[in-house]
Amino acid sequence: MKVRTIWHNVRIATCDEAMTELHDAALITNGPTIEWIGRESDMPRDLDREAKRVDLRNRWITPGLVDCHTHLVFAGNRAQEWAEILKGATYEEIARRGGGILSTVSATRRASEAELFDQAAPRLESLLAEGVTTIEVKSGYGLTLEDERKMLRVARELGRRYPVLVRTTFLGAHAVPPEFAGRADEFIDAVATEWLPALYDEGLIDMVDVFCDRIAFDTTQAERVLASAAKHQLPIRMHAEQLANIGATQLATRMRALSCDHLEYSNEDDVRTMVRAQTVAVLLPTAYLHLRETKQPPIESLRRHGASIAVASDCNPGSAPSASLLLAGALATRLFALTAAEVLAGITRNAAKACGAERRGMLKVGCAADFVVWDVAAVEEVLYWMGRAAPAMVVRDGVRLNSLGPQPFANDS
Ligand code: DI6
Ligand code: FE
Repeated sequence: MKVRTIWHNVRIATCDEAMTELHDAALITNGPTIEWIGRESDMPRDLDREAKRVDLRNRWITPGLVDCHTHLVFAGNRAQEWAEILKGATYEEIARRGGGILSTVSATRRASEAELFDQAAPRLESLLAEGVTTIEVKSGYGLTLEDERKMLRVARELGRRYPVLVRTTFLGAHAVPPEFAGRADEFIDAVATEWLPALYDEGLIDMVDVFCDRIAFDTTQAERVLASAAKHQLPIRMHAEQLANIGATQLATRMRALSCDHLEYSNEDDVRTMVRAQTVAVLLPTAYLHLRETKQPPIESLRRHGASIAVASDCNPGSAPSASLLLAGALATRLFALTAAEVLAGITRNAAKACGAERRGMLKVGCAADFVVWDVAAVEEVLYWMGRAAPAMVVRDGVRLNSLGPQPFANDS
């Protein structure tokens, strides 16, 4: 039997399209679904007496947070390369001499599935402790069929062992691996015609992404991978316009991508096509900061055209060594001058849209009963702190999580 719970005496940031805020409100969950939401005084009177009641003491709730762009699964880290960068080397220089992504590829290939799981788990735990209940996880550090499979299996296993919805993305086209050096087109062939169909058949892929940029794959190569994704009816994402504008956004939107991500070098025309294609613009301020980028994504233009903006952690060892979505959100307000409301929508509703997580990122009847209770006087406070906000309570699928570790205990109240 489904458990019905009345969560009352609460203020709610629904994060719906109108960013509705409710005071003196209540939320009723029935099993894993939101059954009713509104002013407490309007609550239906004929509710069963068995329903559990939880007094949230006038605290704020938001939807469970959605981290829609992460490379959470990888082995080792690149602290030493970073130390070189601090002394003057650049990310691109390091990448060109076979470091960068490829050093993480070697470490990830050497790691067993269990080792990869153990290294990714603490990063996931940091995100869960912030109230993340949905996360996207990309492959892209294996770059052989077996190693890409290993990464995606770890991502799926994290979703089974932790109280989080995991959406997996195949990013086989992340970098050209050493065994294909100088043969990028052949590598793309393998990714598009062999690996993608095989991993799709194994149920390991929810979406497909390509790193389309000056130091990665060109639009012709990207299109081959994305066409294969489309053939399998898999949604498309795109690492677009991060280091230069090579037309990635134009290609992605033509193919109805769910999102284009990074976007520092995208222009007004790109923004227009994203809006027309209903493609979410995913901003990754932690990578912008870590790479000391100075070219900002076209924020004013995104705002003027009414684009859907999401913000994500980009958690990865090269450009965003951080496992904090709240830090990314806090940085988006400072570095990109987004408003607190824009970021809040960006880590909930728009993020869910970017990673195809239906019924997530919003508190509405019929949506998943995933929400975060915050001990704050104003909801903006969640983004005001930089490295300090923590939820008072996280509810996933209608169940209060007492532990954000691998084995959640049963609801206690
Ligand atoms: N863009 C990024 O910022 C990350 N991947 C990508 O396509 C960086 C990945 C790394 O450096 O390991
Ligand atoms: Fe990324």
